[in-house]
Amino acid sequence: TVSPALLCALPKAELHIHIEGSLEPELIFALAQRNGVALPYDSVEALRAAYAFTDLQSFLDIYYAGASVLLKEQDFFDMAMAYFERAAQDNVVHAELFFDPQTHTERGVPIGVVIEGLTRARREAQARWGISSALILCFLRHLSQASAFETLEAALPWRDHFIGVGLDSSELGHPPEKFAEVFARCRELGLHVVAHAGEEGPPAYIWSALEVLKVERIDHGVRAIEDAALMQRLAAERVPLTVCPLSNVKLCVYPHMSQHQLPALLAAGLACTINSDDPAYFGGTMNANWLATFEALPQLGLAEARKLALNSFEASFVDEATKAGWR
Ligand code: ES4
Ligand code: ZN
Repeated sequence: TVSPALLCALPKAELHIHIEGSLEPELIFALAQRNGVALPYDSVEALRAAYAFTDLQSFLDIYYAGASVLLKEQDFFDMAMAYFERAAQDNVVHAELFFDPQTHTERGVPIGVVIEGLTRARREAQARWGISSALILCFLRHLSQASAFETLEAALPWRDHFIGVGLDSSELGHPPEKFAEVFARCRELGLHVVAHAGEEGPPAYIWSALEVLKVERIDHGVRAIEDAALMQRLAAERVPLTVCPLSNVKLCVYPHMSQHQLPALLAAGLACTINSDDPAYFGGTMNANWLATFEALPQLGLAEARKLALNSFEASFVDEATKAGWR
């Protein structure tokens, strides 16, 4: 086993964090009060008590309700600064943040308010804690491809503020190929492309994320373990998997952390990384994920810890010169 202190001290990159999922109940209540938004919960405790999820959808319903308090540029700034402060404590030196513009534009919040608040926090975090970061715009897959195209158009005035696009929200029934054309357009624009696949969805969704969307990383991807040919492809091409162990347990992908397939995925040569997904909802930050994973899975030792940290830098979208500096 590896000492908790060593795991915490390792420099790491976080590649799968939904910034709206970093919103802690205390901040939800503070922003609700500041903005005069009514919440269907009486207290921080009552809200936290609702965080008992049975699957992805049961989580998403509460996650979108929590995001309803975000209205002003300052709200997005405050949310992201709270994340960066915790990330710095966890020795996260680089973070690629997902954000969900449609969650906000559907409530009348202009996309520029979202992007500018997050961007100001990125700059401040770089100055205050030396954390480098980037934004990845996610399309909500339960909405239409037309809505994704509208979102892309609305975001293009801020094209230089984000490095890529992703695909999140309800996976089952919304396969990657639903977004074939908008992802093709994003690739033409020179954006990086990633997608959630194989969290709750079958290995076929990982295949279509690769073959139709031509993604550079798979978010989650843990159900690849069910398909030997897919495992070979992912290993041969070193397609990174951004694995989120506490998320998988909280959303009942596995009954217990000791059943998590991360050791098998790593042993098969896949470029896995550890990430927090939605730290405010799933029981912890980046280091909480590292600690819970290594505690429950004694197959993971020092070699795996080093590999996971190295993978996080190699799988990031920073330029080669920056990567060389990290090595
Ligand atoms: C998400 Cl865990 C997860 N899966 C899919 N979409 C998401 N959005 C925020 N967290
Ligand atoms: Zn996610």
